Amino acid sequence: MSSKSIALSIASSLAVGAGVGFAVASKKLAGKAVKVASKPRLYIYDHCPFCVRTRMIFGLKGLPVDLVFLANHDEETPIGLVGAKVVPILETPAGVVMPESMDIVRYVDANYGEKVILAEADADRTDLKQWIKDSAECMRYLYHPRFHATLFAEFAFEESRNYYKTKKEKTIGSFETAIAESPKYVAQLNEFLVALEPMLKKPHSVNETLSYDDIDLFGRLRGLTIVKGVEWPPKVLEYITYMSKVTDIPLLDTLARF
Ligand SMILES: N[C@@H](CCC(=O)N[C@@H](CS)C(=O)NCC(=O)O)C(=O)O
Repeated sequence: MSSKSIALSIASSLAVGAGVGFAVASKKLAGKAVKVASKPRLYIYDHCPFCVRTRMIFGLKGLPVDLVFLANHDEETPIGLVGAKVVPILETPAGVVMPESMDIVRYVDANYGEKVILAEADADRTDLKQWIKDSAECMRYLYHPRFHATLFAEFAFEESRNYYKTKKEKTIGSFETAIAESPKYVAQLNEFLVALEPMLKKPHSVNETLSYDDIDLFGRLRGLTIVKGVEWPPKVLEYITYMSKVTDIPLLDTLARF
């Protein structure tokens, strides 16, 4: 792992990045390093909706996992693992290393735990697919400046924050402008959420049963909880609150500042 990476282990035993480094030098810790390697590892950013997808399957199945929060500007680590500057990445003790969030979810659901828990995405949910397509742009304008302004582990370094800003401003323009235009985007989002509410077929799943559509949807909605002034329709709020609890992925409302 690159020295530029922040590696914060959620595991109880030993911080992953620093821990692995120490273990190499310390006979005392060598045993613990082996213990860390016995768990699958997810390389992620906390803010990243695709990474949320991969965290969900571990949470839903109650599986242990080491979360490794990479510094946003760290290109060396992901490129070294999968040949591209991308997260999420799964690395297993057996040596499986893979990118692509939905591939990771599928692999973990098929290979870990007692049984497969996710139904396939419902190809007939054209309403949901259209909603995801239509709401994506508004979400980007809300997400990016707020993620950047929040001290997630991946943004601990100034270099990480600058890297993110430069990259994302190429897609949405100035963060300052996006923030200044917040009322417009929040109003749009509120309308999207009103439209989403009747699409939730069950209180705790968007289709009749838990499926890949929930993996996609909660990944998107969790990031929006960092936006202040959003009017969450009751059923959507129930859905994200439940998902947050059963996946063990905190919502971001306590970090919402604007
Ligand atoms: N199709 C990929 C997309 C992953 C993706 O776009 N990840 C973003 C983080 S949210 C990324 O790594 N971007 C490169 C960067 O931040 O420089 C997946 O589903 O895993």
